[in-house]
Amino acid sequence: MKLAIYLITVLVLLACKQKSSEEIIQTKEQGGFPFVLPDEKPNRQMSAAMERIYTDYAAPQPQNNELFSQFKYTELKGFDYNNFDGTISRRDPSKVLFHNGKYYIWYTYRNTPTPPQGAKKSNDTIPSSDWDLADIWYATSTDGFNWEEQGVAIKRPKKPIVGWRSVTTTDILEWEGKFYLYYQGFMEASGKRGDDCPVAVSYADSPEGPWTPYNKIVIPNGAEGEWDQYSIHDPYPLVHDGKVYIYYKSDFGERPDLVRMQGLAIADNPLGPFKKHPLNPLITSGHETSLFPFKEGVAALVYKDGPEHNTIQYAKDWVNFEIASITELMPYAAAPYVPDAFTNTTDGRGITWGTAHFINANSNWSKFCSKLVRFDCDLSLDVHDPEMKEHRVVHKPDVYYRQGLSKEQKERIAKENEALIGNSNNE
Ligand code: AAL
Repeated sequence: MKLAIYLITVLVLLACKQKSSEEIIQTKEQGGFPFVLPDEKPNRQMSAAMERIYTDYAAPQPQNNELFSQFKYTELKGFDYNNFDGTISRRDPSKVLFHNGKYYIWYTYRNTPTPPQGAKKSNDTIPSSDWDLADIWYATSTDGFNWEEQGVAIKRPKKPIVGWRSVTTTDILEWEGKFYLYYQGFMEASGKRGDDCPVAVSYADSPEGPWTPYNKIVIPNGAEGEWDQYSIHDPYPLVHDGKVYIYYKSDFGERPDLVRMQGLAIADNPLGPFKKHPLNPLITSGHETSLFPFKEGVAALVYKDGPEHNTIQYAKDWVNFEIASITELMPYAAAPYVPDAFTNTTDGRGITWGTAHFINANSNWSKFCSKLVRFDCDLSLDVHDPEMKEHRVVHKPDVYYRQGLSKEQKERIAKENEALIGNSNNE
């Protein structure tokens, strides 16, 4: 019996061995890979990497991949930052809404006597963070470059209503002719325990308000022990399948290695109830949420944080995201102009521009503030801009030198060097 088993094992191994040498003969017979890269997957044995460019991406080369783009940036006109002394900050803009010939954006607006001082030093007038003691303001434009600030849209409510400490990181939804602004509603200074808050909403008949606060939490924190138990951030509404789909981010895990991932909550109407998707989290990387309908699915800009940062991802079913391309210099807190965000489309056309923010806009941590910026790209089925499909950005040397070694790193390297030199002298 033992002999029989042994013989069968040998035969199987040989067969396997046999197969790979056949494979090798077959591979040899198929000749070298062609000089001109086929657009379609060639019928030949290929390495894992070659298989991937034909199976994972919309095209084997970035320039032909509709979900690949570079990003270009333009300073916005129309906003004053008090010489960037840290007392005025604008950040976390909403998607751009086009209405009656004008573009609208809403954003976190902080105007405080001092720059952020951290949770310990914060009080009723001193902010803990760049988005503490904030209201939501809005601005309009007719070209997307020159903006006119219109003032407050949503003011912090009275304590203890959700958002009394700060209302931030808002995004817009248009539904059945009415408008809804979802936002983070802080009920303590950010940083006390963490960046903890649920999501609240206000509604209006016009993008210019007046906005009526719902004064209830619409996307609650998760249950104790769950990934989103403390923070529901960056609510990002889209309309799909006749429902309101809100993608959101949460910070979880222990400092200093906070994990950021994104999930989904769905409702039949804007005021809820919202049901969180059982497969949450859906995106393992990125920071602020940024998505747009694309063909029958939804695409996501996944920039900093996590194993799949600097990728553009796609979910045909709006739930299961795959990497569609890898890119660089992605916009922080990208808030695109998505013409079909609320049209319940099954043929999303993609995006070409939006606004975003630069944090620490004056590169001075003690005068921390953020500013809004415009980004342009070509992630559209209706635009073909070869300049946006360049494979790489050629940065000037100073961009790299500004990513210089820290004092601690220089000391480590010096020690290693001394040790190396020391050892070679002793040999
Ligand atoms: C942003 C967003 C949320 C966080 C904070 C302000 O990047 O993720 O809004 O709470 O940072």
